[in-house]
Parts: sequence; C-alpha cells; structure tokens
Amino acid sequence: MSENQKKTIFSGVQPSGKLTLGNYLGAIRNFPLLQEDYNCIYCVVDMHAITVRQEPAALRRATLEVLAQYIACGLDPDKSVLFIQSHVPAHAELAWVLNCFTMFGEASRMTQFKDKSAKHADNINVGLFTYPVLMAADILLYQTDLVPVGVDQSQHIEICRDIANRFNGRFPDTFTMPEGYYPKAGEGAKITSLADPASKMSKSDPNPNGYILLMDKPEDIMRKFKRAVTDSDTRIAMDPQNKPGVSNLIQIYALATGKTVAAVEDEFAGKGYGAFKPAAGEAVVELLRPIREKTEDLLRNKDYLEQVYQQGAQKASYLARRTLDKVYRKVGFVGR
Ligand code: AQP
Repeated sequence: MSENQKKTIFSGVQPSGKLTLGNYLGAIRNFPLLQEDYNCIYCVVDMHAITVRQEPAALRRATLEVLAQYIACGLDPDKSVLFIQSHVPAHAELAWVLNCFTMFGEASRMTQFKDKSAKHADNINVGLFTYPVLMAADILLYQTDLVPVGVDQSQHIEICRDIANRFNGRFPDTFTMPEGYYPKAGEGAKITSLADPASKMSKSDPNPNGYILLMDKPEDIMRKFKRAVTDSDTRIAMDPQNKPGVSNLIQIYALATGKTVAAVEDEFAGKGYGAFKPAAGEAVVELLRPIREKTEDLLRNKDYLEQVYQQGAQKASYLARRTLDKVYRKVGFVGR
C-alpha cells in the first residue's frame, strides 16, 4: 500500500511522570503493531503535562525518557514520526482556533477535568480546563483516522469529534473525522491500581504501591504484586464486579504471558493467591526487563535521541502546517 492510501494514526503520552504498566498495556503496547499498516505519528505531549505543576528538570528528563521508551517498546523512527509536542508550534496555534469552536458547557462536562481539579484544588488553571481542546488540535492537525488510547480517554475523543463536526459544519472538508481505537475489555483497556482496584493505575498516584513503572526494579515489581489488594475469597477467577483486584491481576498476567483468561484460571485452580501473585509479578518482570534495559541504553545516547526528535519535529511540522494553513484561510486570516 502506498503512503497516501494508508490511514493515519496519532497518539500521545504525557511526560507527567514515569510511565506505568497501565500506559503500556492500554496504549503503547499497541503502537508498534500499527506502524506497518498505517502512517503513524506518536508524540510526547509535554504541553499537556504542564497543566499540573511539573519540576522543570524532571519534565525534561521525563520527556526524553518517554521518547526512549517509545523506541524501546518497538517504535522505529524510520517508520513512525516520533516527536515532542512543544517542538511543533502548530499544536498551540490550532488549539487557539479550536477554543473558539468549543462550548464552555461541553468542556465543563469532562470527567478528567473534574477529577484533576479535585486532585489539584490549589491549581485549577485554565490549561487544565482546555486540555481536551489541545488534544483535539493534536489529533486534527494530522488528519488522523484512528487514535489508539485507553478507555479513560474516550470522552476526550468524543469532544474532539464534536469540535471537528462543528468546524466542518461551518467550513466543510477541513478535518478528517477521527475515531478512538481502544483495546478490547480485558485486554488492557483499563488497568486498575494494585492498591485500589476501583481506580485507574495512574503515574501521578501518590501511593507508589498502586502502580508498576516500566523502569521499576524486579524486586520492587515483586513486592508490589505480593502486596496487591485482592479479597478474602481465594479463587483465581475473572469476576470484575465481585473480585476487581484479582480480575485486574488475571488480565495483567494473561497479557504479559500471552495466555487466555481461561488458561490462567485453569493454571491456578485450587492454588490460591500465595501462588498467583508472585507468578503475576514474575511475568511482569520478564515483560518489562527488555524495555527497561533498552530504555537505559537509549538514555545513555542523548545524541541519538536528539536526532530522532529533531527529524520527527521536521516531518510533523510539515504535515501540521498544511492543516493549519487551510484552517487559517478558512476562518479568514490574511495569509503571510
Ligand atoms: N490504567 C490505564 N489502563 C489503560 N490505559 C491507560 N492509559 C493511562 N492509564 C491507563 C493510557 O495511556 C495513554 C497515555 O496516557 P497519558 O499519560 O497521556 O495520560 P493519562 O491517561 O492521564 O495517564 P496517567 O498515567 O493517569 O497520567 P497522569 O497520572 O499524569 O494523569 C493514554 O492512551 C491512556 O488512555
């Protein structure tokens, strides 16, 4: 298939901390699988990350680490465009135009805004409120067909589609209508916290026992799995309603080993949590070991990473500019 016939994929990850197993199983794991059949564009969304306070040196480090992890997880800079969001000013420029096509009421309904406002009550900034508009700009700039994300992002994909529809209604044939591309239920769509199975595994969780980081040492991974919250029953059975903690561990173990849920239930029938939790931990240690080692290698080679993000920014800027010029013309701005 020629490049022009291929559909376009866009996705991004915030360098708002170190990446978790949730980020990996819900999103990044799928990125390399798509790069043969689609035009793929993957971004480190540092502009999104500053909607909550970041320590500048840590943000710089985390940005390079996410880029290195993209590559360590199998993305090939010759096949996919890999870049840093703040290197392509068209993201901020389109976001401004789209702000003027987003209703205050619809932005107010975003659950992530409500959740993050509650978590950061001392810093409910306007950037946090317009986060979904910047995300819509990220996606629409590249005439994206599909956006591979975890289900926690589905509301943001819907508002992006609403904004695109509104803009296209006024100025036809501007944006491709994107669709979310989610893992199936039980296949990483939502990985929950090991310490609180009712909430999503999140890199900004103040309790480090809730998340597994891609860079965690094997002994830390094992400790967190052994302490994972389960229930007073001892059966290893998939039952997200009544046994959310164990069901989350079964999902993780199945994804890490490539086994089916039924095979996992059979393997641990009658064995109890004492056998299951360390086995899940070991499977994750082995899943993450090559990613951690490759990331460490790449982080020692800053010149290579710089070359990747510079080339990526060049390619992304070219594509983004085409859409932005079209948008500026349509809304009536005088051309430069
Ligand atoms: N627990 C999860 N299960 C499945 N998918 C997940 N994703 C995040 N957590 C899970 C997916 O990872 C991608 C990148 O997410 P992000 O870093 O851009 O933002 P996020 O969803 O807000 O992730 P975090 O870890 O919760 O970050 P913080 O704590 O900074 O807010 C997305 O595709 C997301 O769906």
